[in-house]
Amino acid sequence: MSQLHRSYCRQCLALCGIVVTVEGDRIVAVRGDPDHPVTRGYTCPKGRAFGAMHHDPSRLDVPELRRNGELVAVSWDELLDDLAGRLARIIDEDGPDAVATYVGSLSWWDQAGKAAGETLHRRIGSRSKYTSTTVDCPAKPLVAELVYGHPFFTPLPDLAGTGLLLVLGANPVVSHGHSWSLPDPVVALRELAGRGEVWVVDPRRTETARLATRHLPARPGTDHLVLGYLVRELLADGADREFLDRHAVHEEELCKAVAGFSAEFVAGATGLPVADLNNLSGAVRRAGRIAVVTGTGVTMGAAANAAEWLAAALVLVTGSLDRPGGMWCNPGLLSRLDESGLQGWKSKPAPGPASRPDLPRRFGQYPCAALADEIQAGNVRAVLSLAGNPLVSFPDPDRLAGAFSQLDVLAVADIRRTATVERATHVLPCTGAMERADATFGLDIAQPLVAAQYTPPIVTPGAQRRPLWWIMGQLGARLGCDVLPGALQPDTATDDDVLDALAGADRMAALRAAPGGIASGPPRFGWILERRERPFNLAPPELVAELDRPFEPAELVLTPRRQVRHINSWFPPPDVRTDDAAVLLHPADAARAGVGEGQRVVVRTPAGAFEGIVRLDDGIAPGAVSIPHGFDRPRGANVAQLISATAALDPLTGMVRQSGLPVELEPCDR
Ligand SMILES: Nc1nc2c(c(=O)[nH]1)N[C@H]1C(S)=C(S)[C@@H](COP(=O)(O)OP(=O)(O)OC[C@H]3O[C@@H](n4cnc5c(=O)[nH]c(N)nc54)[C@H](O)[C@@H]3O)O[C@H]1N2
Ligand SMILES: Nc1nc2c(c(=O)[nH]1)N[C@H]1C(S)=C(S)[C@@H](COP(=O)(O)OP(=O)(O)OC[C@H]3O[C@@H](n4cnc5c(=O)[nH]c(N)nc54)[C@H](O)[C@@H]3O)O[C@H]1N2
Ligand code: SF4
Ligand SMILES: [Mo]
Repeated sequence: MSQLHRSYCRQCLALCGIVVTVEGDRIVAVRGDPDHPVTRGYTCPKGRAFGAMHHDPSRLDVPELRRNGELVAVSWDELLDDLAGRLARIIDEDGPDAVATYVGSLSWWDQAGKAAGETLHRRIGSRSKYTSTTVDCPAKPLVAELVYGHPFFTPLPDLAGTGLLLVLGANPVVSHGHSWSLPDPVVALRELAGRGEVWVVDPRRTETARLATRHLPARPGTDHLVLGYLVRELLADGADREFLDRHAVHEEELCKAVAGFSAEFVAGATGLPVADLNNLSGAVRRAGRIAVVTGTGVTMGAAANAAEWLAAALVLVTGSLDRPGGMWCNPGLLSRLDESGLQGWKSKPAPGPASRPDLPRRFGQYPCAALADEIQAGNVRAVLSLAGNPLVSFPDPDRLAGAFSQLDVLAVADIRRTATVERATHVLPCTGAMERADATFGLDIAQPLVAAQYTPPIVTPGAQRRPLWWIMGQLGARLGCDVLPGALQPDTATDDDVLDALAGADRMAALRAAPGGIASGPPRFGWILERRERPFNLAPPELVAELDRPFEPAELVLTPRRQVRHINSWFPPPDVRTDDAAVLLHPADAARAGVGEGQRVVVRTPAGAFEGIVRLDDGIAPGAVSIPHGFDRPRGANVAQLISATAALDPLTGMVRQSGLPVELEPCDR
């Protein structure tokens, strides 16, 4: 007998509504939920593979403890007692900073677990917190804080109203967005381009660029120049005076900062024709209000902070913030930033950890690039990794692996056996998305409507998997601290209790009672302009100073690329079709390097080498070498081997440069 359950996918920000077919304890099919008000039946191949991923043979089933070099199955009590005992001893001997927590990207889709992990870390009193933000996009919270006054301020495009969407360094057709969510991207972009204009700045003619009104293949690392040019043009003619007078300060400094960004100068630096730049500024003027979104192509580059700043400045100069036709801020139906969130944030940057004082502490965390040094210096003796895979996602993975082998404790909470799990001292098998009640709390602020969804568990948890909040709560109890919200106790609490305590019991009750556990309403405009604490700062001095950094174009540079059939290092099981780690090269670059279609190529930086198969792409700008991330042996080589944890780091955020890094190519003689 098969049963149908409505739920939502927990792999990316699109949060697609799904209908799951279950027979006994087997998930036999996952398809899009046609009645979902936001995603309207859409899914991508990853969502449809979610059943296979749930039944992945590499799923973790039982707690494991490393003994005499081998991971052996033990009971939860034995594992938790051992782990808590070792953590207590480390804290006793070396203080709380010796215990580090890494909050991985997928923890965002398990907010109950993430909150418990972060609370445990806080209660331990350690400063050694690391999150995937500093290998992804710290320029976004930095600029949000400096310009808007709050790091979690993430404007979203008014998809139904905007006449012009400008996309820089993002490929939402594949990624479904980056801090802004775009479900059913092909339909959404076609609608937008049919009604208005979509311009894409990307060195590659991506799946998104193909649907755009215009594609501008700017040289990697030059987005800030394109945006600076637009700001300069609009300030000269087309700025929303009334908006700027009412809501912004330091226009003069902005004007001065971009004064040199003439069309001729920017054309020379970006490789774009002057006429294209003129057409773009004309399109912005015609549209009046616009939406500007960026992605990892921008945030992983050397000019990330400057580009994010000038993108925000362009939105303000055109009077597009918090107004129909431009961009809006989603308070979240569950998160309710409008009631709680945006006031009173003060984050002063502090020096980095002892071994890397050059890597600033911001937003209550240290940059990921510091972790290997902290371990090797003996400052960090225990790492708790929550829903992340640092041995694949961090720069210089070989060095990090060496550092990890020096740890007293590497406790890894995951659902599958990963490169990081292989090195663990303590393996904490978690319930997966299909095995837990959940809600879109925390992610709802990126959705294209004011929406939320609740899902009950679709199947009962297999084997001895436990919720991450339970694991953190049990550890807390053994270390003498309360970790769960609302003083819940791990022995008696349920997923639903924890969600109620996080998002509010009344709100959750209303959501559970709604058809399919789904509620939605239109975008909300005006609440930010009404409630902002101070006028927006068009020219924070730290960001203006970024323009003084030398721009050093190289002949060949690494550019990142995401793929349709996996999320970062989280792949479906081997029997489900997936992507390969192809190196996309312009035919001219390939010819110069002496490699052809399907041949192996070695890509080199001073940090290391990467070997992969060449695919020729005449839609990629000459000089851009596009390599996907998330792979490790035996599936493919890891591009992070090219990335240094010490060179080319961003001085304001400690972000590692994963785009625009100079590389060399050579044929592979094997
Ligand atoms: N299918 C799938 N979806 C995902 C993920 C995944 O792994 N797979 N990962 C998720 C995660 S963690 C994130 S952070 C988001 C990221 O989402 P996106 O930021 O949209 O990521 P990408 O699809 O890699 O798009 C980055 C684009 O930037 C371009 N680019 C590179 N360098 C530059 C540059 O200097 N300037 C400009 N203008 N463009 C440049 C690249 O060619 C590429 O097309 O995706 C999320 N969604
Ligand atoms: N060179 C290079 N490096 C990069 C990038 C790049 O483009 N180039 N991208 C960067 C970006 S944007 C990001 S976000 C980071 C990602 O860095 P990480 O977060 O460290 O890596 P992921 O591969 O996303 O790891 C997510 C893990 O969560 C596990 N997981 C899935 N579901 C659950 C669950 O329900 N519970 C638990 N406990 N675990 C679960 C998966 O099995 C997987 O191991 O990588 C960064 N690193
Ligand atoms: S786009 Fe794909 S991975 Fe993202 S939520 Fe939808 S089905 Fe899941
Ligand atoms: Mo990311």
